[in-house]
Amino acid sequence: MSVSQVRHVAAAGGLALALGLLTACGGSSDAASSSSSSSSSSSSSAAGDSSAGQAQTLTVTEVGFDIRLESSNLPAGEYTITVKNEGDATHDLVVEQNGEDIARSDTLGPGDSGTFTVTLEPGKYVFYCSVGNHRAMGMETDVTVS
Ligand SMILES: [Cu+2]
Repeated sequence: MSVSQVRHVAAAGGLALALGLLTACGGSSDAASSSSSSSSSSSSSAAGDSSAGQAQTLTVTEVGFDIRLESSNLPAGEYTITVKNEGDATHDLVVEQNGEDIARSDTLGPGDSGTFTVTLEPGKYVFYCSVGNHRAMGMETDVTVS
């Protein structure tokens, strides 16, 4: 009980302080953007990893029994990978690092696409399809992250 009261008072004090600062700066139209930017900067300050930044995007297209990437040499970082199945069979996409699956898409029917995220650190990877014997049929491709 008392803890919540203290927090409430502290929050109110902080708000009053923030409002006072905003007022001192002038422009009431700045208030909304100033307060939102200050809250987002405090929440993102925990991200100490300089490579964290924003997720990069990568599109992988599966056609026939091929896996096609824009590039097989990628800079390290967080990726949002979009998989497009433009073939006639069901496929998925698995990201393998050192023999371990670290991320995968949903299973995608013909014409479907799916998105997943993965953090790629420098190293060697294999992107492959885990459906049936597709990998043995050639649905794998080496990816180097540096
Ligand atoms: Cu497949």
